[in-house]
Amino acid sequence: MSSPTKPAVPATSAATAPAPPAKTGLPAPPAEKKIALTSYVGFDSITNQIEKKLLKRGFAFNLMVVGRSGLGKSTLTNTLFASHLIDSKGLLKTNENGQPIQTTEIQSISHVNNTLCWDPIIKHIQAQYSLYLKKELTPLRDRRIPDTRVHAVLFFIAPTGHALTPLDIAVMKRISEVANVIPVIAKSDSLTLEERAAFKKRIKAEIEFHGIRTFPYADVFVDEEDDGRGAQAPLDEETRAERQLLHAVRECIPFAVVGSEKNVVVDGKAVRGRRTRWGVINVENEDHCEFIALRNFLTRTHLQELIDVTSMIHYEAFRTKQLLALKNGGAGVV
Ligand SMILES: Nc1nc2c(ncn2[C@@H]2O[C@H](COP(=O)(O)OP(=O)(O)OP(=O)(O)O)[C@@H](O)[C@H]2O)c(=O)[nH]1
Ligand SMILES: [Mg+2]
Repeated sequence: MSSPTKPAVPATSAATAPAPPAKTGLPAPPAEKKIALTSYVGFDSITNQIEKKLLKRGFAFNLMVVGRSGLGKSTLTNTLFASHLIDSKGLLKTNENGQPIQTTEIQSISHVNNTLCWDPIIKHIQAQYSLYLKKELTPLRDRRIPDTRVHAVLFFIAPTGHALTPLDIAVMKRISEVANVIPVIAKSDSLTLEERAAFKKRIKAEIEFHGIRTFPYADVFVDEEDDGRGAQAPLDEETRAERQLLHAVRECIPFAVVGSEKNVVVDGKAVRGRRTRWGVINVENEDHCEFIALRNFLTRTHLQELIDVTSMIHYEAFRTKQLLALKNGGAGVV
């Protein structure tokens, strides 16, 4: 890769402080309490009935990991699903409930220094949309179309402590136009707590400055907020909790993660960790890294939303484009 140059980021774009409350004339809402990422309102909070139905029917969740070689993609995927991927190339696995989980790994931006290095990634994502669309358009289509669409892309950022590279920015931007991108700081055990906080702040500012849309999207509540007269409708308990969770997650992104495929014994208990000469990094300890926050986010709080957003936004955009092209006599479904 070319040596990274630091993109200019204006000091103001680093501001992550919450905006002052709008003057609406309505009584001030109760102060927002801090919400931990370990609490959740997403997939787990939908009614038992829907949950049971979903679990009975099964669902596909496809995760793609992208990043330079050696950043710990295979290790983290294996830590997340407590499994081992064959040859780092992906394997159809089932989770503890017997639901299929597919992980796809494409090592296409390793050692690449050209402007189209994200091409294989975009092509893979679009090929899955195309496959789904073709099945959908079949006259005698299956009642349940196998879903190979990529629901989340974990983008691995090297723990340099400096800034995103121009390649990171370009790749994230392109992928975020077709799928849900979630940036993570890889191998975050190599950063001190201060370095980690400063690096996160810098990455957040750069993401904002370059207009990269990372998941979860900040504007999901915009339509609901306005009652047409510019006033804000009072929020119900559930919406308030969802909003607090969204805020907590967006604060945490990019998740600073550590992966390990090995168990180490801490206080007589076997945990996923990395033993070093000066001690043990417990991957599942929230004081050591944000692996647990990422796992909760992916598999509990935002699982359903990742699937829905892929289907309703990214796939829908692809579908519309393809069908319009078909209607206008273009190449159609590719
Ligand atoms: N310090 C540290 N090392 C890690 C971490 N995760 C993985 N490693 C180590 O980094 C090396 C590379 O990890 P991999 O998971 O193979 O990296 P990869 O991104 O899959 O690499 P490619 O498949 O070549 O693209 C291994 O020796 C891992 O043990 C981490 O969080 N911290
Ligand atoms: Mg690998």
